[in-house]
Amino acid sequence: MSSSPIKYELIHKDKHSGARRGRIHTPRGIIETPVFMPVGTNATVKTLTNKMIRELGSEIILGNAFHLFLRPGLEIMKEFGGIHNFMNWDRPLLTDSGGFQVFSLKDRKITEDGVKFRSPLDGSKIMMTPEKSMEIQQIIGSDIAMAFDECVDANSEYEYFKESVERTYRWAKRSYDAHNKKEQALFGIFQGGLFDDLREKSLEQITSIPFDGYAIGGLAVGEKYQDSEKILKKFGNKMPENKPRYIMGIGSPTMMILSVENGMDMFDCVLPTRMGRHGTALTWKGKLNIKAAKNKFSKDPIEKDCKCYTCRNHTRGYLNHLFKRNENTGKTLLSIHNLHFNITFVKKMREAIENDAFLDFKKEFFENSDYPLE
Ligand code: PRF
Ligand code: ZN
Repeated sequence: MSSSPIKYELIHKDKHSGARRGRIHTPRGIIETPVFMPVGTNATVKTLTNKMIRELGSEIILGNAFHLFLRPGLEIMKEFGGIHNFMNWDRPLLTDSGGFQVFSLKDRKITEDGVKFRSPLDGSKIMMTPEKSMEIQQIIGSDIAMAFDECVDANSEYEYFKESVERTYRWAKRSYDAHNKKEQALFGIFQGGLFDDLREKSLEQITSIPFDGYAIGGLAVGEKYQDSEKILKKFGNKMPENKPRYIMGIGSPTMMILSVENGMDMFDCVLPTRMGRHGTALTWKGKLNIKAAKNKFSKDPIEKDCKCYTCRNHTRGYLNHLFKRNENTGKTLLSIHNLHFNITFVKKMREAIENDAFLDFKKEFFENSDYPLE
């Protein structure tokens, strides 16, 4: 057994729900969990500087092996000695394996070996395999790498999901065998769509490999809230208790609550930053469209008690103007507010768990806001 570069410390389990409060120790710092990870696909959290991200209190950000492999490419990653040096980020960073990004391409072919696709840059043929994904993530030098998996199109038939779960298991073993960077943690991903028996099988297969943490893949891909709820309720707390649990690609308030209630520790999503760039602010009451005419003359901040830089310094009226003029500063300011919202949201969940009051937090949140179940 190789020793893990990270360690999960379970601090407290909520007495009335499946929520848990923990801490991930990594060589680049401690991550308090549950944690929200901002997405920095191209070695930047869009429109923000590292100083802003640090001041928001982010303990870990996410990058994408697939995008960084295409651009700037491995030569440049090698030349700079990895992504931390390249972007001057000294805290933990997790990379996704490409197991999601390549599958969203139109022109791709899945074989036992991996996924063949055409480069979106020059049309040349590229083969992504578990071994290649590990090589890329090791050169990027992320603190946590992800196994190469297949995130199946939600509309596929049972038979396809069944085949795919087996392939994802073989790819997980190949990922594990190809990975040899001791200072980088590696997480496995289980799949199985909305099928209980396949989820059960996949969880058993993936957790039979001694990864440093485990993730639920294949959720939040367009299914109904009630369907993801069923899977999370059934399998969230069946994931190993002594390692971090990560649900990939979620970050709406509703989904963060559902995930944490069922034992998840980590999640990532473009939602706060993408919404911010498009003029939607997340508030404790619900979503707010800053471009709406009613904000034009408003001297209020986005949210009265918000402690973020944007709310301490700027009015809705000013932000409305920036968005009307399509000024980049507006996108930065709303991204700051929305990330502050998500980071404060998980902080409040952590406090609630420590007080065995997670369900009270949930109740209060839904009583005071109008977020849909999505
Ligand atoms: N697999 C990987 N990355 C992902 C997903 C997945 O299933 C998802 C699904 N929500 C988001 N990101 N590797
Ligand atoms: Zn704010």
